Amino acid sequence: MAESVKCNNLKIYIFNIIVSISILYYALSGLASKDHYKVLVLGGGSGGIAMAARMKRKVGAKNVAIVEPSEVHYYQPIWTLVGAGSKSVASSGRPTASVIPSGVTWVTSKVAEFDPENNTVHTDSGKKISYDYLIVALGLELHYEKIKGLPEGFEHPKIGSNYSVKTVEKTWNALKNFKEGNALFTFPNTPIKCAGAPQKIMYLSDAFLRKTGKRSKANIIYNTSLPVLFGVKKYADALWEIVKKRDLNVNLRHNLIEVRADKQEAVFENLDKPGETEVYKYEMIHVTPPMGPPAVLKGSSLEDEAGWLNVNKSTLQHKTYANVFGIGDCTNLPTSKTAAAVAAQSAVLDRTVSRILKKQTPDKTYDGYTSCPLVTSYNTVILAEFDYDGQPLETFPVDQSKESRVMYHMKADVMPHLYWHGLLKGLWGGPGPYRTIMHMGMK
Ligand SMILES: Cc1cc2nc3c(=O)[nH]c(=O)nc-3n(C[C@H](O)[C@H](O)[C@H](O)COP(=O)(O)OP(=O)(O)OC[C@H]3O[C@@H](n4cnc5c(N)ncnc54)[C@H](O)[C@@H]3O)c2cc1C
Ligand SMILES: *[C@@H]1O[C@H](CO)[C@@H](O)[C@H](O)[C@H]1NC(C)=O
Ligand SMILES: *[C@@H]1O[C@H](CO)[C@@H](O)[C@H](O)[C@H]1NC(C)=O
Ligand SMILES: *[C@@H]1O[C@H](CO)[C@@H](O)[C@H](O)[C@H]1NC(C)=O
Ligand SMILES: CC(=O)N[C@H]1CO[C@H](CO)[C@@H](O)[C@@H]1O
Repeated sequence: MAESVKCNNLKIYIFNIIVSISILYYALSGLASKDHYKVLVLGGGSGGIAMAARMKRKVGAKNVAIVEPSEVHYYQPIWTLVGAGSKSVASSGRPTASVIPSGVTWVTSKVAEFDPENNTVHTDSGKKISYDYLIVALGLELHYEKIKGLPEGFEHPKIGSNYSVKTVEKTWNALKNFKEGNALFTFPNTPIKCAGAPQKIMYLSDAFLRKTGKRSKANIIYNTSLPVLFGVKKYADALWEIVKKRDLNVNLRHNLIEVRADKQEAVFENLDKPGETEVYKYEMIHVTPPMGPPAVLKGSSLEDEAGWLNVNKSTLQHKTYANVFGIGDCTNLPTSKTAAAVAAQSAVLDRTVSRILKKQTPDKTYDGYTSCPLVTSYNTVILAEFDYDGQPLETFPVDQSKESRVMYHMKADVMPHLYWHGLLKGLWGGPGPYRTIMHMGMK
C-alpha cells in the first residue's frame, strides 16, 4: 500500500517535471525566435525579397525578418507567355524558402494589424513583432468578386484570366478550343499591375488564331475602361497601328461588370453613359480583374485616402512614420505597377534607408521609372519604358516603339534571369546606370 502511494507520488512528480520542462522549452523557443528585428519586411514578393537581400548586406542577416504566408514565390510576368507554348506555369514558381536570403528569418504568417505608434505589427497567428525599421511590400489584391458572376464563373469553360495562378491555364484552354465568335478582352476601372498585360494577351491570342487558321472566324474585341489604349502617347500611337493592321476592335471606356458564364455572356457598362449596359455573347473571354490595395492596410494610419501605402514619391519613406518605407504595388507611387518599377525603387530605397540609418536625410530620388514589355506577337515586343511624367526613358539606343524580336528575347529569356539572379538577390536596381552607357552619348 505505502509502496504504491510512494510510486504514484513519484509519477506525479515526474509528470510535473515533464510539464515544467515543456513550458520552459516553449517559453525559451519563443524567446529564441525573437520578436524584435532591426529591419522587418512585410511581403516576400518581388519587392520584399529584393529589399531583404539589400538590408541583409546593411545590417546582417540575423537582424532581418520577412513575414510572408505563401510557400511558393512566382515570377508573375511570365504568366503572359505561359501556355502560349513557350513557358509553363511550373516554370514561374520556386519555393519561397529558396528565395529568402540565407540567414534571414522567415515568419510564415500573414500580417493582420499595424501598430506603427509602437513600432509593432501583429500576425494572424497572434504574434507581435516589433522593429526599428519597417519595409512594406504587400503587393495588391485581385477582386474578381467585384464582377457579378465571378469567381464562380471560372468553373465554366471559355473564360480565363492570366492574372491569377488559379485561372491562368483556363485562358489557354479557352483559346485552344476556340471555334467561332467573339473573343473578348477586358481592362477594369481600377489601377492594375502591368497595365500592358491585358492587351498583350489579346495580341498573343490573335497570333495563335492566325497560326491555327481560325482568325477569320473570330471577332476580337478589347473593351477597356480607360480613355486611351496606353498611357504614354508614343507607345499608344504604335499600338493603334498594330490594332488597325490586325483588325482588332478596341472600345474605350467600357467596363466589364458581369459575366454569365453559363450563357457565355458578358455585360459591360459604358462609363461615359452611366447606367447604360451592353450584353455580349462570347466564345472566349479573358478577364483582367479589378485590383485594390492590401486589405490589411485598411483602417491603419499607413494608408492614403484610396487605401494605398502613403509614401513620399521621391524617397519611398512613409509620409507620417519616418521609420516606415514602402515598395512596389502596395504603394501610392503614381507610376505603373511593375516588377521593373520595383527594381528601380529597390535601388532608391536601399539608399534612403542607408541614409536614415546614419541619421542623414534621404538624397536619392526615384523618377518613377517603370517598364512594360508589350508582347505584340509570338516573337515581337514593344518595350515601353517611361517615368512619372509619361516621358519615355528608353534603355537601348533604338526606337523602342517599333516591334522588335531582340526585345522579345529580352522579355522571354533575359528578364527571368535578371529577376531570379539580379532583382531578388538585391543586385539589380533597374537599367538606369546602363542607359547612359547604352546610348553612348547618342542622347
Ligand atoms: C500577368 C502579369 C504580367 C506581368 N507582366 C509584367 C512585366 O512584363 N514586367 C514587369 O515588370 N512586371 C510585370 N508584372 C507585374 C509584377 O509581377 C508586379 O508588379 C511585381 O511582382 C510587384 O512586386 P511586389 O513586391 O509589389 O508585389 P508581389 O510580388 O505581388 O508580392 C506581394 C507579396 O505579399 C504577400 N502578402 C500579401 N498579403 C500579405 C499579408 N497580409 N502578410 C504578409 N504577406 C502578404 C504575398 O503573398 C506576396 O508574396 C506582371 C504581373 C502579372 C500578374
Ligand atoms: C495568357 O494569355 C495568352 C494569350 O491569350 C495565352 O496564349 C496564354 O496561353 C495565356 N496563359 C495561360 C497560362 O493560359
Ligand atoms: C501601444 O501599446 C500599448 C500597450 O500595448 C497600448 O496600450 C497602446 O494603445 C499602443 N499605442 C497605440 C497607439 O496603439
Ligand atoms: C519627400 O522627401 C524629400 C526629401 O526628404 C523632401 O524634400 C520632400 O519635400 C518630400 N516630399 C513630400 C511630398 O513630402
Ligand atoms: C463586348 C462589348 O461590350 N463590346 C462593346 C464594346 O464597346 C463598343 C462601344 O464602343 C460596343 O459597340 C461593343 O458592343
